[in-house]
Amino acid sequence: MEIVFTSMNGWTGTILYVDLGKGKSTVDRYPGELAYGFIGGRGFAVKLLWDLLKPGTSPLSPENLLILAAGPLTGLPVPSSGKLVIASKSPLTGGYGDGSIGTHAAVQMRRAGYDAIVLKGRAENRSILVVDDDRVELVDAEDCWGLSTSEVERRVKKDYGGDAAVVSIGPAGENLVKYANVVSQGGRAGGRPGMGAVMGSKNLKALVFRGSGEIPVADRHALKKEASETYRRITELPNYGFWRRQGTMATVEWSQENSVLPCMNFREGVFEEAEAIGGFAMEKIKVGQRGCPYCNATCGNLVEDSTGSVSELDYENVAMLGANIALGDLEKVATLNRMADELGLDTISLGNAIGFAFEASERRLLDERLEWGSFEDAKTLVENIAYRRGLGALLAEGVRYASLKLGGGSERWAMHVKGLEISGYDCHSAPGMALAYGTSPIGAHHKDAWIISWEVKTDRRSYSGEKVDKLIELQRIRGGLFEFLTLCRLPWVELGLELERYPRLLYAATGLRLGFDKLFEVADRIYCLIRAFWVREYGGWSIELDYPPDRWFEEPTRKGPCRGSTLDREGYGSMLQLYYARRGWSPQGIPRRSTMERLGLANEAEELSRYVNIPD
Ligand code: PTT
Ligand code: SF4
Repeated sequence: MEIVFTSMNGWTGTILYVDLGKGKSTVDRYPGELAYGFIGGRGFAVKLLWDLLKPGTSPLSPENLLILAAGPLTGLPVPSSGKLVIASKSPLTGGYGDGSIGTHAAVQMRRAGYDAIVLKGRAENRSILVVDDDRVELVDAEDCWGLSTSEVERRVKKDYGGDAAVVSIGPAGENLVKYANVVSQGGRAGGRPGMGAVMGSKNLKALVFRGSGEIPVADRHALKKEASETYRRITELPNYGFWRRQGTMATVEWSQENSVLPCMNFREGVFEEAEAIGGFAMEKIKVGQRGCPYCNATCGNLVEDSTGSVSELDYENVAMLGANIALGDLEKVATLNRMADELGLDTISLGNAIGFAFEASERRLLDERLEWGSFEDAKTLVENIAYRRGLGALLAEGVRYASLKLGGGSERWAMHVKGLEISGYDCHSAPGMALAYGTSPIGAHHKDAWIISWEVKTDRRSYSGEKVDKLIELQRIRGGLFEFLTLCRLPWVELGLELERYPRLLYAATGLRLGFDKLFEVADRIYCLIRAFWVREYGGWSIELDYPPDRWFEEPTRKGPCRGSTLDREGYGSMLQLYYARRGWSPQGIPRRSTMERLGLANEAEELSRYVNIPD
């Protein structure tokens, strides 16, 4: 039975479809099954991609789809509800890609009446898409091409008013750098696996949103009460004050203490100059604070960089553009970070690409002479990558591609999984985190399961079933719940906000009472469909795709308390097999038909079986 929304609470029930090539848009009411089965955000994104994207579509062709999706709480006055999922078939990995960005665009899109926007085609001219309630217009933006992300945001606000919300790409997205991302509000960035390049391939410089409507809510009084209690509770949590001071930057010291701070292209898990780039060093150059809409746990650290400009620092930026390239000067790291924001480059993949180039030069695989820790070399590479000049053109393709081109054994230390570069945790002595990278649904990113904080407190060297269970639990919460509700997870992760509050907020907004069993079933459905998407695109699966790079198995660390560590291949393999079994996937990593049917994906199983043999 198909349930079509007539009046609905929490959800607007509406998706905006824009064909950029034809300059036409349509608005559709979507069936209730989509809302109940996938809730929003990442759930909507993968279901829409599965249904609407022709398998085998080239990611940078007009036929690829770019999806912006919110959840039923997005844009409502509840804690940390200003997030937006941006998803597409990734040009970096060839599989499912997404990111979550904190932006007023999330709020305005929902107020304009849309839960999601699906973009297809390629605009004839370089353009900006303006969504102003039900007015949808493609505006010529030839004069904006080449501008940095903050310049274009300023320009748009001048033209459309200060309340217009903007997400944009920088020159890196225009030049189709495979890890170009999408930026908003000067330092919020999302869509690591090349969502900015997909936008660039569509000739789209920016999306501008303005909405004046009210988001429908089941019980406004209950929502207000629940939200204000939650806001208050956040401020009462013991770590609140320190979190506001340092945000994610405190993780630098934590990673160093636990030997997981990536150093010199993930050779080591400690960096001698960690203190100089840590949270307390950051406080000395901090000039302000910035955050996402509706958040009272504001965590964006504004610092003055080595040029005197303002840059917004988070842990990953500093781990990857500092320790991983052996640069121990925080003001200079902040400059590289600001350049990445302005150019629209993902800092994590960028730090990997620079680290990879430094190592390749050291091993004489390149003509260029580059020095570990050299700010000048790093700065030049950042520019050259964004504009695809010289060595930058190779690095713009990501380290998987660069290593295949360079050869010389470099694929053993090209630090990625499925083509997406690894984020800021060295895993020589953290097998659970290695598995988190191996099984992340977008390639190596910590978002879905930051198991490492639990792992280092327990038996960090074990390859136990308990770790696999913990990993799946985290994926259900972080990669599931928070990505389909499309709320920031940090109040729960970092401050310890009670998870039980989220189903209560969902109930007040939608009238839908879902326990964790049901919510985790939605998460499992989404994970299964994402895996099916990868399998369909790759025309099969090889378990090697779920392995981290050889470096962690083969090259022991030489420094710090964990020196001499490597991962054990056999131990990793047995955890991976257990992971597949727990998820109801075959030993080859393909979802079983029975699993897909149990999760309500019988039609999708049928479709998948046209491309691969799926086991019962
Ligand atoms: C995320 C990834 C991260 S994860 C960081 S720092 W982190 C890097 N930030 C970048 C940046 O900045 N500039 C830039 N040019 N590239 C960057 N790439 C890197 O992108 C981010 C926060 C953070 S800070 C984290 S952990 C949490 N992530 C969340 C998430 O994924 N989902 C969710 N529901 N809530 C989250 N809350 C937190 O949001 P990607 P943001 Mg980002 C300068 O999107 O693609 O997943 O990459 O969104 O608004 O900047 O907030 O230590
Ligand atoms: Fe944004 Fe930080 Fe608040 Fe999360 S905690 S919503 S990342 S400001």
